[in-house]
Amino acid sequence: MSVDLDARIPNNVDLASDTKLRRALESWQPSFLRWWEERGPDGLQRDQIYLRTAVGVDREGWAHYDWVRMPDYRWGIFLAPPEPGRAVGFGDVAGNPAWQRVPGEHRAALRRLIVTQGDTEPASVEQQRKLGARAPSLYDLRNLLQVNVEEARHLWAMVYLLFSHFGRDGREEAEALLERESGEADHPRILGAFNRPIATWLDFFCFATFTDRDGKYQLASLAESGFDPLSRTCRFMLTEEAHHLSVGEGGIRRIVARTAELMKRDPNEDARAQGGIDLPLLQRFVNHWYSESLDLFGSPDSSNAASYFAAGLKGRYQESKTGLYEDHALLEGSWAVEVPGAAGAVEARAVPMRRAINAMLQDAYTRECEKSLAHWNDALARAGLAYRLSLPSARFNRKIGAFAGSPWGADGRPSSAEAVAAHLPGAADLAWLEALQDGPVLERGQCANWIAAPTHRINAQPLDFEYVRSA
Ligand code: BYC
Repeated sequence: MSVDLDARIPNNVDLASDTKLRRALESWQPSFLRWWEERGPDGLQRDQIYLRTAVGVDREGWAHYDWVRMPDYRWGIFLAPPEPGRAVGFGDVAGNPAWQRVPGEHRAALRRLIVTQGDTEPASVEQQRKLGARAPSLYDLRNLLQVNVEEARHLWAMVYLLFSHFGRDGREEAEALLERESGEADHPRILGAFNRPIATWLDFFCFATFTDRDGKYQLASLAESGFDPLSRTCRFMLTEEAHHLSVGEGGIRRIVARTAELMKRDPNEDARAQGGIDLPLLQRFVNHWYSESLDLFGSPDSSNAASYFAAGLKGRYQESKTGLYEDHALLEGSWAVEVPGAAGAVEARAVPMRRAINAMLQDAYTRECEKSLAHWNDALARAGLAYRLSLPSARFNRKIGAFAGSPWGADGRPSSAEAVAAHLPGAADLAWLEALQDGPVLERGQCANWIAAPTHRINAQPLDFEYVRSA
């Protein structure tokens, strides 16, 4: 697994000896760079950013720090090391050797999974493109841009698979990944959440907490794939994804901490009166991004998911972890999935296990989201405040699955469209928040009034470090 860092496209997949593939990727590179300049972080392309670049896949190699102009960032192709003798771990062909090439009968399904995954990566960069102009600190600005360059590297990861295993179709798909655009009416991104605006830093931190966490779970289930190059690619991507989650969860934790401080300072516990973000507003953003992110799991009863599992293409979360699951065939038994019953009731439907893979993944995801909420609520409890943040019901505001198409409240009861809207950020919320987050804070060590100072250091640098050097 030698790493070639001097190549035009840094890689550990021996591009040097595959001239056809290398040339194909090099011919896509200018389109990628054009896309990055046009739809990547706005107004920051000339600045020097203190970024981490992956230069290898071992413990040290993935975290090399330096100041970089973003268009010069070394986007590379890195796969986790192969596991000798790896076998397909689940489904109808469990125990067979993992595939190094795409099996003909699974070509369409794999292409679709890889394209769907690939499409989310540039989408998120597009969604976050304007946030730099509202950054609450240099530290946060640098974290945003780190997330952005890594999402773009994840695009490279999927494009590598398309070029190396899907021939001409793959090349066309790679072009299309740069043509679709988040929120565009005529050629939107594939999945719903990736077409929603990320206009404020509350959107960003909630997106990084809830939507990136869907990314973690989807990547983890693709890391189980019997198609070995996909598995190895996703395993390395997961190391970067963990950082994105900590940016999101840590961002909200700092907002909660600052809000608590401002509430205690105000005679009416009014955070807004003190220039802070009130907790009910934060709760509406949690409701929005959590429910949008649940839709990314697909329907809890899904024949697509059953086929992917049967074929050994997409497994459960940590399917291969020793001792976690006994049954990797899932031909027997059922999983209880909620569906709307008569007169506003909710019923449990027994769904055959393979068809319930999305539901299982979503349940595991929700348990992890609850831990984030618990951390934030701990901060409120420590401050002696009574308010608590919570996840809305999984029935709330759904556009995918059994509860889509009729209004269900955040409390999980039948509701009205107006009541659902009242639990989501509205136009007035957005206008108010945009005014609060008007303009970046770019002085070293300074932070906007609505968020507490960071507590975690980046590469052991002091908090007043020059994370961004303006051109
Ligand atoms: N929006 O059987 P169903 C990340 C479609 S995030 C629009 O219910 P299935 C990241 C579906 O395509 C992770 N359409 O679901 C995070 C299907 O269409 P057809 C991204 C949707 O197929 C932050 C129909 O509805 N990775 O990495 O089992 C920043 C019925 O589908 C949606 C992946 O998603 C939706 N939300 O599961 C950056 C992994 N949901 O067949 C990055 C790859 C469903 O009727 N994707 N549909 O034409 C998949 O595994 C699956 O495609 C899904 C859907 C889990 C998304």
